[in-house]
Amino acid sequence: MTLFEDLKWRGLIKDISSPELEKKLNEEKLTFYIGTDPTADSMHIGHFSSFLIATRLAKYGHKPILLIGGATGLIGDPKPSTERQMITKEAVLKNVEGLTKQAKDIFGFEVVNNYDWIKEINTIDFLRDYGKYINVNYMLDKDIISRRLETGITFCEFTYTILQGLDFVHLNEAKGVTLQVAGSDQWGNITTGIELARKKNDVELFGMTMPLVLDSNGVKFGKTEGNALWLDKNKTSSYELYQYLINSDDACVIDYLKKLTFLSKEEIEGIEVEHSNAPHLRLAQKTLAKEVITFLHGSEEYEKALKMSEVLFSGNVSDLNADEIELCFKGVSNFEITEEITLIDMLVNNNIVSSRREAREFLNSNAISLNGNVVTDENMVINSSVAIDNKVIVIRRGKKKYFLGIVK
Ligand code: 383
Repeated sequence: MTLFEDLKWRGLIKDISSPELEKKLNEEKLTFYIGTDPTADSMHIGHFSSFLIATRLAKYGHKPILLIGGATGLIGDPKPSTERQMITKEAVLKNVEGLTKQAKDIFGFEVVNNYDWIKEINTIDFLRDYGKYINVNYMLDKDIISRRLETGITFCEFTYTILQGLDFVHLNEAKGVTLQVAGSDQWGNITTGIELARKKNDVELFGMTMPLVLDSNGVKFGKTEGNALWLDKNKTSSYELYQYLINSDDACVIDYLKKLTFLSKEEIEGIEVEHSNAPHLRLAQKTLAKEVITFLHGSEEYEKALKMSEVLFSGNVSDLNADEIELCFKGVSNFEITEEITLIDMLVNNNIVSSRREAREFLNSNAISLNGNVVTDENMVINSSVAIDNKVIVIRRGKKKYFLGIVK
């Protein structure tokens, strides 16, 4: 399969600026770039699904450059709905640092910061060297800008597309970049660069966008209730990522394997057949979690996440240390144990059961376990000696209900 056929098969091509790009990607070695703005100190899984294209093209011999928008982050790429909140210069600087390190660590490619060249351009040169080539009517026609006309858009955000356009021209002049890749929301900004290069330098640049990765409800991949899935493992643990990926819908998981892993067509088709014969084994989801976590955080982190999930499923929590347990049970209701207490009092006082009568019913039917061991004696003394690492007690009621006691 050629690179272009592979990208097509994975569903990674939304728009291309010229049909010639197919031949160029298959036959030439291009230098290309993809950018992100420092709106946070870490990328999230949505960025990851786009930035992976860099590794994909690099595997075929193309040269990636990753751009962090230290300048554009100070302006704000217009969203279709409303004006963005300005981020302070200090925050942008700090975010640039985080993202630069992360981009290098995860992808290992050259990283550039557009602040380095945009800060050198004064207002008069900006208007003469770039503004003069871009017609306002042309800008108003752009999808995102036109969608903002009713609600309003400031001149600050209106200008954004020219800045991204000048980046493309600059990277072409300075580093021989001829292709920009991005998610489909960036089409308008990519074409501004192509237009600028044509008018300013009489050079043809190329653009390619990828569709957004969506789940079966049309929700953006990686959007969980309010929380982004960060690529920084201190913000989103490998275990949390594992939980998200392992719960992927059967209807989308093959699409995710195509878009988020480097498994070949043959491998993915093999998994698809096995998965449809026995979906309950969740082979496709398990493979997805393994590939993504290993790529991002390495195999050790993956093994750890896997172990935590298995333990949680089986209830054998005694295999984990206190740190792993706290990670596993993030979000599970927890309470503090500040003094020695009997088992039945602990269960009742912390609402693990609703009454002493109910506590006895659970205990008599072997439905309460502490750190994976069934307990039946209501007078058992609970103190740090019962706790894992003298710190945490995992209480399981029935099959699925977990509580966490933290010994203080
Ligand atoms: C800035 C200057 C450039 C080239 C690109 C940029 C950033 C771009 C942008 N990108 C998004 C972001 O920063 O806003 N204007 O969050 C996202 N990207 C990638 C991808 C995506 C886009 O970082 O579709 C999702 O991740 O393109 O929304 O010279």
